[in-house]
Amino acid sequence: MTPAEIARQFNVRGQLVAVTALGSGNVNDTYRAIFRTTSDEQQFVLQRINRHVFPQPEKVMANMRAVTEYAHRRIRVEAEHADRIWQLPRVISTRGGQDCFKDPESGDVWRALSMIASAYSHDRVETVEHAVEAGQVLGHFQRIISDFAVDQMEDTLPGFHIAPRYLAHFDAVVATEAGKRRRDATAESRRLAKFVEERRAFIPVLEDAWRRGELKQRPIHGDPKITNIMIDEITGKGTAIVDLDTVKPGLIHYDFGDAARSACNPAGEEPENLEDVFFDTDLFEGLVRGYFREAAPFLTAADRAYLFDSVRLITLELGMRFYTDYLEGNRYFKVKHELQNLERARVQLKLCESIEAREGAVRRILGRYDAG
Ligand code: GN1
Ligand code: MG
Repeated sequence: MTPAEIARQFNVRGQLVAVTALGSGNVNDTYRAIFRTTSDEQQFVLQRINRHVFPQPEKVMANMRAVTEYAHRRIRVEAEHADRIWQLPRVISTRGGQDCFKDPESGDVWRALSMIASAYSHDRVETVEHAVEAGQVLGHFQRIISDFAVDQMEDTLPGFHIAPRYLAHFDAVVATEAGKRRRDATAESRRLAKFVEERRAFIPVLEDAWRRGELKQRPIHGDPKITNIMIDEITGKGTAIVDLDTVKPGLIHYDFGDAARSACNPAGEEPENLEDVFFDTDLFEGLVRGYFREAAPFLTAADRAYLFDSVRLITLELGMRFYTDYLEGNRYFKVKHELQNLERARVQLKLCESIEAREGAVRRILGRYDAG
């Protein structure tokens, strides 16, 4: 079925005007669907869920339905005292009342989500203010879902953000003939392999702290990159976080680290020049300031002690994930050309190097918030 035919399966009034491509996600395919009646228009986000990444899309949708309904209630309760109007996507049912639609021809699973009103996002951080908003939006989301029962969530992506598992996968791929061949194909590829090797001992840092009982699992967003932070085009304030596929139990550090690697790299994930990539500590100061406005009440001393490591680790992890996918022949992340995942890996690993070089400055910024 075509995206237009799929769009008509959802419970929206009016006639379909158009379905156009939307966003820049590396996993799902995303469209904007526009419907009109004689008096108004409704737009929504239409997505084909990547079945290779999410083999049980129905479970992804059950989580999303439960978490968004819970979070919408929390937002409504707090609305009177909030400094802004917070938004969050809502799951739009099919005409048959389901959370998603399965295309009988292809077996693909599609979903529809409400669009965040009058808001935009960027693939790259623009200003310190933008980083502050990204931090506050993440902290707000983590706070409002913090009491959602983690045992009621399905694990739709086992191993997600478990860095030692990505390392084990890297090892397995490098042990194959094709993986070895790609690793050794160029000096640059060999250099990336060495970069990961040299950080092997650091990779279990968060999982070890969790196993020792220092860190606790909580509901997290999982993918708070800058593209998923919606900014209100009228006030300039953050208004929503989108892309709720990966909301599940985890360490809040996965989110913090991911937000930092994304919001503090002004060059973005796919820059033209690798030289433009660095970890900007002014942006980081902004991100932390925004994050702590919301997160300060629920961060323990142990949580705070691992924030620097989370920034370094999640950046290294994403570099390793892109690099491994390149070695494996691009099975996970969507690519437009053969070397795209290798290039993405170079960016994240360069960023990781920059984070390591600025460790002192980053820890000093975090240190200002140690006292709570
Ligand atoms: C993927 O699909 P997208 O672009 O929202 C990935 C994230 C990465 C991100 C990097 C489920 O997210 O973990 O950080 O690419 N999502 C999944 O751009 O693997
Ligand atoms: Mg995502």
